[in-house]
Amino acid sequence: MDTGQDVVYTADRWACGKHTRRGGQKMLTVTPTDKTLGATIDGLDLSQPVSDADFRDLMIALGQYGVLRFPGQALESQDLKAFSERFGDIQGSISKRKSPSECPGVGILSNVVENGAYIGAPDAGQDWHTDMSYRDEMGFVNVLYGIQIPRRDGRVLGGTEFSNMHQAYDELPTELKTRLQDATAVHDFEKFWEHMRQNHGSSRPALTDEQRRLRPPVNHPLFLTHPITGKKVLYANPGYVTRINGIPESESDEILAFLFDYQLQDRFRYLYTWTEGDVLVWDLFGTLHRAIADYRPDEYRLMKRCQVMATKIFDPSYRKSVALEPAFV
Ligand SMILES: O=C(O)CCC(=O)C(=O)O
Ligand SMILES: [Fe+2]
Repeated sequence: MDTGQDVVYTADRWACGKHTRRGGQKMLTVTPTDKTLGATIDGLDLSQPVSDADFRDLMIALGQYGVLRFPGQALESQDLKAFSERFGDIQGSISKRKSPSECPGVGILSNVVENGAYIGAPDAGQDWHTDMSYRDEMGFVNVLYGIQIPRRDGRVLGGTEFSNMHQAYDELPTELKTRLQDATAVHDFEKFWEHMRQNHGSSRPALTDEQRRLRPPVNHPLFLTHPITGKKVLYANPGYVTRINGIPESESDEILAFLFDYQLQDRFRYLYTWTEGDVLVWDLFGTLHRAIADYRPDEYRLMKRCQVMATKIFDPSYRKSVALEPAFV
């Protein structure tokens, strides 16, 4: 039995480079990209339960690399859900659309049309944002499973792009870090929704009063301590943040305009190119992301998705079970 007791977490686990857990029965391999984010995890079949020891390794890799790719998976919706639930509870939807996967908590992102209707959300996340920053209970990770990926002339389309918010915080001007060290910001669900309708030709209907009531604006620290790394991240995203609290509106507008521009500089960015069978898990605290809509309506893309909330990651007993230091939460 793999008890995980042979896994020792020391500072060198944070060193860059390919590493394989020693001592366990399985050989889980973490291979970082040479970019600012991203690593490939080999040696895990996600249709099977992941051992505690392997899960702890994944958690550490997630904090360090932000975006984890698990290639060559063959999953039922239930498998995707079971794996996702290891990270926390799955967010329910406020849309009336019934999940065609018939598996509550597993959503479909797709431009495929059946019987005159999209089988899933056709334009989810097509500009920079952070899922669920607009909720009191923030998002922790997204888990996407790539089933159909569009290609044209041999080129893969429909990538997902990320930006590194650990690095963005680190490189912020010291003066700004100091001045805003205790600041909070307002995150409003409707901002992104309306942006998609008004600037991206989205066919999504305006939010109903009921939907607006279910998603009121919320406040979160502008600089958040990351629950895995214990380091600060810039927790602001152009999709949902409308205001920095406690300073005049004109100053808030000015700083936000600076931050939204600053945080998307090339050196923070990582473009992920999909292959069918990939599962991608990304850290919603340490990254921003967007879906690249560079494919036509007749070039099909199909993903299954679980959005996992930060319901467990701040909970001391859960943190202990995944071998995270409780000190900084
Ligand atoms: O479809 C994608 O590549 C990402 C969509 C998105 O924003 C999400 O799943 O959170
Ligand atoms: Fe998203």
